Amino acid sequence: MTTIASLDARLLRVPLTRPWAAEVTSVGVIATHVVRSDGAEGWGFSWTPQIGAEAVHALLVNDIAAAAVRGPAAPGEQWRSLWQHLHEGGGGGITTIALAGLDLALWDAEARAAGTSLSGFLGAQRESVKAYGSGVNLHYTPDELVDQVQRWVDSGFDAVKVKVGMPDVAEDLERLQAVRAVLGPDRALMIDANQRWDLDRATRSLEVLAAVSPAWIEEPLRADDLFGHGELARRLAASSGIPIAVGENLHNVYRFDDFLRTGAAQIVQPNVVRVGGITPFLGIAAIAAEYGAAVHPHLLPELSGQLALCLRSAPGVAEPMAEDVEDAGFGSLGALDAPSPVVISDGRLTEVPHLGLGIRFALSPIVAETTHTAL
Ligand code: SMN
Ligand code: MG
Repeated sequence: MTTIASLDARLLRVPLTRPWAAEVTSVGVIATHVVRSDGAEGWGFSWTPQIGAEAVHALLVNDIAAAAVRGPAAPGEQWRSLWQHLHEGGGGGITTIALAGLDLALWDAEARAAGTSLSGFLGAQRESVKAYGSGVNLHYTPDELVDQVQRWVDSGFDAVKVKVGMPDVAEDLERLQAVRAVLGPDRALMIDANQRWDLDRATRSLEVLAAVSPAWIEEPLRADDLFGHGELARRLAASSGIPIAVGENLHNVYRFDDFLRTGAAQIVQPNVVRVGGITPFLGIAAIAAEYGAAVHPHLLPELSGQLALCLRSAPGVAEPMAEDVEDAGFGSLGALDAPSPVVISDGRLTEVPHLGLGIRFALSPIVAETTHTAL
């Protein structure tokens, strides 16, 4: 049996050229590296913009390394036992974010050892996927927002996502009407409340915002409010018909199953890192397929895009899209040590030839802090 011979992890901070809020000016990356008993190597990463990068690093180099090293290196084989091992630290969140660091490195090693890319290994279903322009822009002035949407239109996107949740919904409506004027009637406009509303406010706000025909409402309520999302979904189905999208703050396969089984969401957006890596991501995609829900992976276009290429199509279900948050990809932030494994051009994402995940982080000059542990 091929085993994991060593695991090491380095903590980096990658500055954001376009801050997501006054206090969010960089994102934490934990770059991981495994060596297998057969000599194959794999590089992965974990990621957390604001909370817990040090904790994720500590879990990887302590608890995960101690439990996983000398165990099987086949991707996914140890995933469930490691999840159970970490469970007293939570069934999702920092624990699954840390697990992704190992899981990604193991998939990278496996695909590299087979001499192919991740999509070559998993089986690409299509040569390109649609990408949508996205912005963390609630703090933008109306002019800044309109300029951003114009940049997306100029670069060929025909679907975009903007934030909502201003104190007064009349202000949201004004901003969205200005955005819609730039987009015209045929480009898709998605809106994202980032959990800012409660059930009544969401209901009232969406009655108003339906005027701009949103393609989905994302995270209208506190992300763990399953009951509230179910009730809102019933209200929306009986009124505007706007579908609910969730997932960037659901941290394991069971939570996705809860939301889909109860009809609390119609579209899911798993973040491959937050759910614990490619292994659980594929499980979530399989569950979504059972329920006929569209999967649009959250952020991380360099990896999410590769996974979107591999998701199976189903009749009547929208094709996966990749999210391109303006100037936030690891490639555009200058964080990678080689060309990005994907390119986004004219509103579509395609791959550049590479081995494995094709994602290795430059350790200079973006390193603010480095720690390194090997077993
Ligand atoms: C988002 C979440 C986290 C970081 C950046 C952007 C946003 C999205 O909610 O959906 O892209
Ligand atoms: Mg979001």
